[in-house]
Amino acid sequence: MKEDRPPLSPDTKIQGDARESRAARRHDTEHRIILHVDMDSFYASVEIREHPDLAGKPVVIGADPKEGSGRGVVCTCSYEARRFGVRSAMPVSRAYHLCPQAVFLPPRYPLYAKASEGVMAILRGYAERFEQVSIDEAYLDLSYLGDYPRAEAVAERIKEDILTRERLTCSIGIGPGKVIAKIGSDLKKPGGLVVIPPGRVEEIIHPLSAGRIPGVGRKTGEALHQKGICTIGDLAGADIQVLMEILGRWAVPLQNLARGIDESEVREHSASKSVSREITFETDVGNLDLVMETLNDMARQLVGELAERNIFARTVTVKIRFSDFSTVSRARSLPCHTRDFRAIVSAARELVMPLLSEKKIRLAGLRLSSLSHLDRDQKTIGDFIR
Ligand code: TTP
Ligand code: MG
Repeated sequence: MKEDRPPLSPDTKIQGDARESRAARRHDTEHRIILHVDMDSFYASVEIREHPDLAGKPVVIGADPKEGSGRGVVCTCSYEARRFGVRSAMPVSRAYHLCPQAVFLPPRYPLYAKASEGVMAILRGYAERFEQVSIDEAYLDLSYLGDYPRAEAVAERIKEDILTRERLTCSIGIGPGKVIAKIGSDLKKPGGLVVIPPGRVEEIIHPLSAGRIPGVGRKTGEALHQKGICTIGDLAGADIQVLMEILGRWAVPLQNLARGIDESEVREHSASKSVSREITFETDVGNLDLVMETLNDMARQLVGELAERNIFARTVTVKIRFSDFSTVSRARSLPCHTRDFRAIVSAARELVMPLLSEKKIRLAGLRLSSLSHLDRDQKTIGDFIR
């Protein structure tokens, strides 16, 4: 998680806006019902679903540990492996030392992307407004239900639906805002359901550690701790000048959040679900370099389009039509949302290579989907508050 922040500037405009609109917005906030779903140990759970004999075992998804000498990191692991201290993003060699008896598996992104699509399709059916934020996470605006007991019943149905249709478990948080709901979904993982109704926000979140707020990473947590700000309640009552010294422009939104003011909207990404390019060659092509060069060009254009729209993509799909009109496409979800040209091109290359045969190629296409305004690395508090 990035902890770089812009230089400190006491931004009076942010403060002024916040004060003016607070009363009006609080009214809305009290009527909002936002649900956050996060799948439990997602990649590992999908693998266990595919290999039921792995159930109950420590399972680690990531790079090959090579008996402790492997490079690369852990993508995720089952909760059984977490008991040994294994965590996402940890070097896989360390994971091996912590838990050599674990089953180590390489990630299979297309499988996870397909499971994610299934889950998201279920979720979309329950919401008036829906926002997918990563391969295994989404917000639903359930305000239309009118009250929290109904929302809780819907959450139970969602959990059942995902379990019966996708054979996967998730954790859900419900609250009057996105960040509060997200804090809730993380509180009782795996399989949790935590409801934080407006009247109980402070009572429930104030005793929690400040690090429970998405975007408050280790470094920020330590800096706050040094000033005696340990819990979300401490954050709510802290001197704003002290917070500004530590948090810069995030001080006001973060303190508002700690006070239960969480107005960020569930944003539909309905404008378009993907960006793509296709080319039918003038004459069918037998030259691999030319196909790759074409995909490179398309990737460059698509990355430009993402940058222009200030969005990121996570799924790369290549499509190849051969001279006999047979058509194949292959997709891969990248580990995080990106618009990095090299990451996209290298995924495209890896997808296209196994498709090539003696047959000449008539058409090549590249599509980037799972679009998001969020870049996983930039998931700071600002991204939630904006
Ligand atoms: P998370 O939801 O952060 O983690 P998780 O679903 O595995 O576990 P939890 O029960 O705590 O939610 O991320 C979703 C998937 O994204 C995860 O299964 C694998 C992938 N991922 C990585 O590849 N690298 C990472 O560093 C993280 C955090 C996740
Ligand atoms: Mg998850």
